[in-house]
This record gives sequence, C-alpha cells and structure tokens, in this order.
Amino acid sequence: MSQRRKFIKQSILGSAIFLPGVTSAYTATPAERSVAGEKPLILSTWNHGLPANADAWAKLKETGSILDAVEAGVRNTELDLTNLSVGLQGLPDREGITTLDASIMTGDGACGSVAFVRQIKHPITLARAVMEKTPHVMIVGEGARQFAIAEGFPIEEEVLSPEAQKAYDKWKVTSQYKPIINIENHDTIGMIGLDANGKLAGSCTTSGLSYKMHGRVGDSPIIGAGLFVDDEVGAATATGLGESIIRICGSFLIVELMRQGRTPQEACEEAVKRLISKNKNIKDIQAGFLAINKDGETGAYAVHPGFNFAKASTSGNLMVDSKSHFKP
Ligand code: SD4
Repeated sequence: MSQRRKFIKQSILGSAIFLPGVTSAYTATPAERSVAGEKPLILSTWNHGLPANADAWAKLKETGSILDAVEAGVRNTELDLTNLSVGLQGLPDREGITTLDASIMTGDGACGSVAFVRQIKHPITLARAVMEKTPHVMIVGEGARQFAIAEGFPIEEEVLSPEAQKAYDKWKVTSQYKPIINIENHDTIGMIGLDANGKLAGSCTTSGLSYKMHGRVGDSPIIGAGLFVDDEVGAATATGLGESIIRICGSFLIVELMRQGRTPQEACEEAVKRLISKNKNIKDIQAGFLAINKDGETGAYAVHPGFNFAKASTSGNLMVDSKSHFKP
C-alpha cells in the first residue's frame, strides 16, 4: 500500500514506466500482432496489476485461453499478502469478518459471480465455477460457500491476517465509516484481456470496502457494474466506491458507449462524467475505469488523480497513470 502511495507521488500524470522484474518473457509472433491497436493485450487496475498481468500473460501463452489468463492473473492478487483489499487477507467488515466478491465474464455473454462469500481463497475460481457448472450467474453468502464445498474448494480458517487485525483494532477505537479516496479502500483488481484473435474476457475480485456493513456487496461481482465484456465491442472494468459505480452501471455503460462509436478513452471519460452527475459528495468518492475495444485500443479515466493501471502487450508490462476529471 505505502508502496503504491510512494509510486503515485513519484509518477507523472500520463507517463508510462517499466518496472524491472515483472515484465513477461512472452514475445508474440508477427502473426499475433494486430495492425490497429494491440493484440494480445491485458489491462488491470493498480500496481498489483503488474504481477497479475505477468501471470495472465504466461497463462495465455500456456493455454491460449484469454479466460484462463484473466482468472490466473487475479489469482495472483488474491494471494498477495500486501494487498488489503483483495482476498482473505483483505480488511474485514464492521463485524471483523472478511467477505469477498468476484466476477468473471467472456465476450460471448457467459458470466459468473460470487458475493459476500467467506473462507474461500480464490473467489474468482469459484465465480468461474458458477459460470461453467451451474445454470446461474450469481451465488452469494452461505450458498456460495456450500457450492464451494460441493466443488471441492478448500475452506480456510476464518482468521484475520496480523495486519488486518491491527487495522481493525485501530478502526474499532472510533468505528467511523468513512471511505477515503486512494488508500486501502481502493485496491481491487479488475482485469480485462483481448487475445490475438479478438476474443475478450475479464475478471474482478475484491474484499470490498473495509469496515462495510456486514452483507454489503459492491460493484465488483455485479455484471455490468464492476465488469462487462462483449466480443462485438470491447470490455470494461471498474475500481473505486462500488455504490457510485453500481448507480451508473459503469462497465456496461462504457461498453455501450463504445458500441455507439466512442473510443475507449471517450467512453471512460463519459462514464466518469455520468458518475459525477449522479453522486453527491464527489470530493470524497474515487472511482476509476479501464476499457479495451475489440481492436486493442484502450482507455482509462478516474474521478480523482491517483488511479493507475498495468498494461501488458507484446511491448512489455508497464504501469500507466490514468488521467482524471479533477486535476492534481
Ligand atoms: C467495492 N469497488 O467493493 C470495490 C472496492 C474497490 O479498490 O474498488 N477497491 O466497492
């Protein structure tokens, strides 16, 4: 976390930097390179997107499946002990319980999600199981946990990580619920990917807002809010205050704007504009969007400065600072 804050300070808006040690060794063949835009291409939110992209890229190379890639990528973040907004090490709700939300989608309309689920290390894989093994799209809470047990997922002990416990103990002193922009409330991973043949997929996984009400579900597992993918058009994902994103169906809105001819960048900017118009107290709300169209063009935009994302393509795996509506 502090690493990201440092990064934000150091980086210059709109700049792109390579971080050593996290670029993928994958080099595309000439046939895999597209003329307009870039293919294959993987985008994911925040600094932890770099190692996630590297895993996604390696999986794409291994199996050729963009769905496998976006699942493998965010599984990396689900295990990242330094990330307090994703996975079982995430900060808990007001009752001291960590509950997880995740969704996955492919460009042919297949999708699955889980929400308010406990004791599962890889909610993204559970979301994929909902998509592939049930007639449903979304399973929540105890039902999702029971489904996980039936599918043979290991059930983890319900203990907070030492860091999460420390943060929760500190929070309990005042018990104030106040999402603060750009710090640990906003580290969800959303990943969208395009393969060399123009197939798209996306994934999104989070422990949601820290100290949320027990049972609260954010945008990340809501198809159309935290994630939307359509092979005919493109894909979008979101991070930030879930309530503000659900209110405007953010990811669906971006894909539909691209369908109407907007570029991914224009679509993200329009979604931020819409979000600002539909949410009060915007100075306290951060939200950021990423988009790819089927030609491999990309877009990113946020309400406030500080949002960044990782972009993996045949040219490497690099961090890019998003532009924002409010200026630094
Ligand atoms: C949520 N959108 O649950 C998530 C939080 C988030 O980075 O994006 N954190 O509202």
